[in-house]
Amino acid sequence: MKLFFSATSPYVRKCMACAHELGLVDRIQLLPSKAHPIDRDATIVAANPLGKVPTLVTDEGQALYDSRVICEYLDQIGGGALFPQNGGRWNALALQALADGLLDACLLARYEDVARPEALQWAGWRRAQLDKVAAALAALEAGTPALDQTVHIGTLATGCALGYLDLRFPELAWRDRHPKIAAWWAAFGARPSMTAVWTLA
Ligand SMILES: N[C@@H](CCC(=O)N[C@@H](CS)C(=O)NCC(=O)O)C(=O)O
Repeated sequence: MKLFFSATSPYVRKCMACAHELGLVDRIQLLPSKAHPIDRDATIVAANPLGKVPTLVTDEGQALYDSRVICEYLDQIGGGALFPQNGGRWNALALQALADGLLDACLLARYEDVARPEALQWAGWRRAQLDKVAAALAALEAGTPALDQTVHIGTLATGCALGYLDLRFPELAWRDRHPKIAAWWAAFGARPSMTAVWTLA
């Protein structure tokens, strides 16, 4: 399999964390890419019209995106249980949706800063996206959806989202107002799939 890769993309990280938990990392060849919402990377677009990472090309040559589809595919070929079928399924999927939504808001705020020309930037847009981040963190702190140490797509996605906050939004100091999530992450974040760093060969 081949994965269009970016070392800082939290969605790529989610896929690699799943691959790590499933013992599939060695089967994935990482491809260099430069995903950007304006300067679209033609090499990714050739496989995925949206031009985004992660994009996975299977051994059969099928392009899969987005991260949710890729993670479910990896879980299936790895014979895993990262997408619970019975108890806990909807909590796990809701957690993934919340974590991904938090990340979507982060990316929209960040693109406003780094992709939009300065004269066109809108502080209200950035503020509204960071409001979503704050609301998502408040929901996690309140336990809706529930966060525990079970390894599934929801907890892995949440870990990747918190890692991205530390990487790109350290000024939010999210731990200060969210002691329960901070305690959860102190334990869950020590998993090898969460600490691993992937780079291009
Ligand atoms: N919903 C997608 C989001 C992927 C995404 O937005 N990736 C960013 C990089 S972190 C990207 O490729 N941006 C380029 C663009 O927006 O065109 C997923 O879960 O894979």
